[in-house]
Parts: sequence; C-alpha cells; structure tokens
Amino acid sequence: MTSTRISVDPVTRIEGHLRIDCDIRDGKVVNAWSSGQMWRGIETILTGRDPRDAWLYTQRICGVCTTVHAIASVRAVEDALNLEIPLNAQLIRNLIIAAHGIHDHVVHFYHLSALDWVDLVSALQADPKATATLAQGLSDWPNNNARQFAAVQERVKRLVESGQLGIFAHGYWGHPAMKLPPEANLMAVAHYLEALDYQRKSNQITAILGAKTPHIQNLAVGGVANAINPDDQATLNLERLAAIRTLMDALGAFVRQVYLPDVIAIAALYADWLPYGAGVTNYLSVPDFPRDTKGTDFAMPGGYIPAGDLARFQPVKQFGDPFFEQNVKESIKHSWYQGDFPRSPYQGETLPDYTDFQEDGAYSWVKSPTFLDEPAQVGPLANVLAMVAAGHQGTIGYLNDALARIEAIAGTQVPMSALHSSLGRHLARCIRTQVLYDNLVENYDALVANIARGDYTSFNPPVFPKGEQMGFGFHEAPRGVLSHWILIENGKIKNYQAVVPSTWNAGPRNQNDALGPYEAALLGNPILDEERPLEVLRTVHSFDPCLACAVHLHDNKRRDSVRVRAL
Ligand code: NFE
Ligand code: MG
Repeated sequence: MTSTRISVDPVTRIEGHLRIDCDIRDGKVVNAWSSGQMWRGIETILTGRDPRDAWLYTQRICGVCTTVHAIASVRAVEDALNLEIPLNAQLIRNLIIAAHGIHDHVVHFYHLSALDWVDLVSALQADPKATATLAQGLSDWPNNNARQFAAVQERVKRLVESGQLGIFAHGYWGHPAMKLPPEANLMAVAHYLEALDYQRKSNQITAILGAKTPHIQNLAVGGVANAINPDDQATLNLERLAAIRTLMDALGAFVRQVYLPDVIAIAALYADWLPYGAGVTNYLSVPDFPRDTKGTDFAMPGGYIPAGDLARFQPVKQFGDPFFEQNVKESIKHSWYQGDFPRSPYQGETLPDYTDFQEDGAYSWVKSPTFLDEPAQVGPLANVLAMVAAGHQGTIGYLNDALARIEAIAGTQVPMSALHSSLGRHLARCIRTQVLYDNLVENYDALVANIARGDYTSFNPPVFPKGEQMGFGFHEAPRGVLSHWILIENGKIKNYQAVVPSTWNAGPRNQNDALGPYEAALLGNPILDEERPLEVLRTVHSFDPCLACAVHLHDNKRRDSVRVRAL
C-alpha cells in the first residue's frame, strides 16, 4: 500500500516556525522530517564584540527563554577566563533559573499543549458537580468546587455561542483521538485559566531579581548587579525578599495541587498513548543549580544515558567538564549551510546555503547536534532520567509517587519504561517542576542565610589577558541542554556558537542520516484522521519546540527585511 504525505506547516502553539512532514501508511507514521523554516540570528553578530556584552545580545535569540541565554553566555565567558563568581551571585542566578523554569513548564503544559489532549467544546457537556467530585478525588485545591466549575463552563459557553473562538478557533474539537470524559475536560479548562495567574507569579520572581523579564538586566560576567548590602541602599532588600517568598508559596501550592495531579490524570486517562513517541532514547542533560563558587557541586545532576539504559549513565560533573566539551558536535549535512561536516562548536560556522526542501538533501535551517556522534534527546525527560540514574532522592520520590497514582487511576501497570513516550515527557516536565520548586526554596533560604552572615559580595570583576581564551557555558534550560561556546582574542569575541535545546530535538537527519528526536518520535504514531493530524501535534508539542532558539543566525548580506520609521 502506498503512503500519504502530510505537511503540518506551520506547527502552532510553539515559538518560531516549524514544518513537520510525515508519510502515513495503514494509519501510522512511517517516515518524518522536521524542518526549521525561520531564518534569523545572533551568532555572527557577536563576532568582534566585547565578551562582557554577549549575554545581552544572546538574550535576543528567543522571545521565550531570554534568561537562559543570558545565563549560558556569562558562564561561557567565566569558563574561558577561569573566573569564580561569589556565592550570592550563584544563589541569585539559581533563583532566577528556578522561577524561569517553573514559568516555562506551567505555560507549556497548560497553554501550549494541554489542548492536544483536552477537548474545550466537550467541557460544555460536563456536570459541574461531577467535575468537582472528580477534581477533589485528585487534589484538595480549594478552587476545585462545583460553583467554580459552573462559572468556567458558563464562560466557555458564551465563547462558543459568540462564534468567535479566537485562539481556540482551529482546535481539533470532537477529534476521535480526544478521549477524556466531559468532566475531565472541564476541570482541565478551569485549570488552564487559573494557570495564567500562576505563570505570572513565577515571572514576577524573575522580574524582581532580574529588574525585568523578558530580558533580565542584573547579570554581569563575574556575578550579578543586585545590591544586597542592607546598610548601603540594597535593591534586594527585606521587602523584596518577602515578596518573593509570598509568590514562591503560591507557586508551590499550584504545582503540587494542580499541575502534578492534572498531568497524572491525563496520563492515566490516556494510558493507551503511553507506547507512543519514544524516538531517540540517547538522553543528554547537564547538572545545574551550582552550590559553590566554582561550579563543581550541583543540586540537580545531569549527564548522558545511551539507548535509554540508566545503568550506563555517565555524569557531566562540573562547568568546563571535558566529557561534555569533547563530545558535542554539530552536523550540517541536511541543513541549509555551506559545507558538509560535523564539527565541535568551537570550530562551527554559520554560512547559509538555501536549497528549498529536499527530503534526501538539505531541508532545515536547524543544525543536527550529536553527542558521541549520535543524536540525543534533551529536555525534562532527559534531566529526570539522569537525576534518577544519579540517585537524586527528591526526583525518585516524586516519580514513584506519580507512577503509582497513574497506575491506580488507569488500573494497569505503568513501569518506568513508559516514560520513553510523548506523555512521559509531560510527566517528566511536571516532576522536574516540583524539583525546581524545591530548589527555589533551598536557594532562597541559602541566600537569606548568607546575607544574614554579612556576606554582601556579588561580583568579581573579569580580567581579559592578551592572546586567546576559549570556553563554554552550559545550562539545563526548560527545553534541555543549552551550551554557548566562545573564542576570545585580545579581549574581543573571535567566534561564538550556541547549541540550543530545540536544535538537539528539532534537528534534521545527521551526518549518518540518523533521524532527529522529533522525527524518530513520530514513527509509529497512530493517525486517525489525515486531515486533522492531532497525534502529530501531541508528539511534537511534548518536546516544547522553540524554533527561534533552534535557528539563530543572521543575514550576513544585511538586507532590509522591514523598515521602521519612528515618528
Ligand atoms: Ni527559545 Fe530555549 C529553552 C533555549 S530552546 S526556548 O529552554 O535555549 O530550545
Ligand atoms: Mg548555533
């Protein structure tokens, strides 16, 4: 039987422009291509500039995860200069990383991907009292009551009756793969709306510490610019610390009582989807939340797991770790760039060479990163598996508890191996959110204690020796491993490369024609209706794509794309 080709272009509810092509035979995906369709960027712009300014430029790579590029950038320059940063600076950066990560994960689940599983229109059929019974069986969240659910249902009804569904207009409502009972749909829609408040609270923490967000302003190569001496006009004073504490407590309750139970319920009610979406099972993550000034001791472990085998976990141990540095390469064989090589990012080039979509040739602006010459999946699932392999007690506890609760609802066995799936990525992401919250609290307490001890240092000025230095910085960003690589010559940037989470996952076939993680994860997915490929979205969205990050070059002919006249 011949196959049918479908093309989803653009994939929506993501950041940036992604095209996914699939061949479908007998109701299943048999081949897939992931193509980054957007051309923009930063790396080349950085050449010749002051390394102390790079973090401000790299934040512009993305409109979603600005913060993570700032962090990876200062870490890269600090690694090149062998610069230690003060403990207060580590702790303040860690608070920002945690708040940013929680924000990102909450937005991803509710606002970017829940509607792949939740049927908004079906929520109209729900009985609000039965919805309250269902929700109270999952969690003691105070808003899980019939009055609240009836009010949400009324809002949805008015929206549907108006005929103006706005951002909900083109959802796949009534799709045969939508399986939740109306009550579960209504509960999820109510939490979708509540989540809008909690993602804001998380961002408020980032804004208090970073002076603004998106695009935090408080970093410096060598530390942070927050003033913390209470005797000298501290900007991070007791009042602000107390505000952070209040926001943190509210967030913690939402994650524990709403986000986690919702993902558990959806995973259980869609247990028939657990076999789908594994794809590339080499997993790469990096440790984060440094607890010392050098970056040798981390609260969250990371490392490499080949072929899903946790027994073969190899940790990445510290900033500057040669195991990471020597094994990351980027291939451009199937990407729209000049040349055909896998290279270390230190020697990387970003010279565009567009050819149109060629399924056996070049078909994407995204490069194909490899670790130990193989594709690797990055993201919360990779991070959670690494933390389990490394014996991280918090992660193991949350995971075992979640799996047991899924089993109890689904009435079937759900082994650890079920995590290698599209739903597994959602579950891992919310477990990681719990761990991020624990780190938020831990770093907050450590910062307050350190300031109380009278340590007000937050910055070590960098010194640029003559000659060349090279270094890289990594960060376990919400979508996975982010690394920035820098070559400095006489105090100026000679080369700068960013290898980004969505580059790892959205990458096309690599040097050996091995499929990238999105592509491989789509194979075998059922497609019930080729006209409405909801299942493709389920799997692709589970990675949380960000194509702005994944492709980040610039037009080196400097043509005008748009002219803006300020009046
Ligand atoms: Ni643009 Fe990002 C994160 C980075 S990427 S969202 O997390 O880096 O894929
Ligand atoms: Mg790059």
